[in-house]
Amino acid sequence: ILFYRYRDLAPQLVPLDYTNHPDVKLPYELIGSMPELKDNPFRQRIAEVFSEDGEGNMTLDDFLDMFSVLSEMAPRDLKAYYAFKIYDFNNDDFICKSDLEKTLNKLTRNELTEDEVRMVCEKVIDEADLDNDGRLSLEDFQHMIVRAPDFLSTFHIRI
Ligand SMILES: [Ca+2]
Ligand SMILES: [Ca+2]
Repeated sequence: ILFYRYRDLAPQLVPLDYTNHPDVKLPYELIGSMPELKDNPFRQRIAEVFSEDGEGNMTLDDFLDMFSVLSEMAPRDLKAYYAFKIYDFNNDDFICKSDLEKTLNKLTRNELTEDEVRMVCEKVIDEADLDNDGRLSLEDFQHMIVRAPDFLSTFHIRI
């Protein structure tokens, strides 16, 4: 069924007999404008993280992976793992202060002032940074979302 969602985005690009054309990719412009994603402030990061090329252009496999993680049925740990990657804007496997600031700005759709963002950021890192290195590892992050499940709220979509 998801195959048809994928194909419907660009019937001219995706042949019905997909198995013989596994290299077909849909460009990010199409993925990011899907109804499931178009209002999500993280849509570009989501597409980047799930695409094999890292630029948001998706094969059918990438697309299926994305939907299975974003689905409401996905286990929380799996979602947390991908949420961490999505929030790690510079891909260095840690959420540092500037990653977290970007994340908060997007989560709150820029409704906080710079000072407020900075304060929340400091508080989050203060509380979640278990090994006191000033940034959040995946492990720190997993502890954090137990207390702050809002950090996963933008990663549920209905299929
Ligand atoms: Ca980072
Ligand atoms: Ca840490």
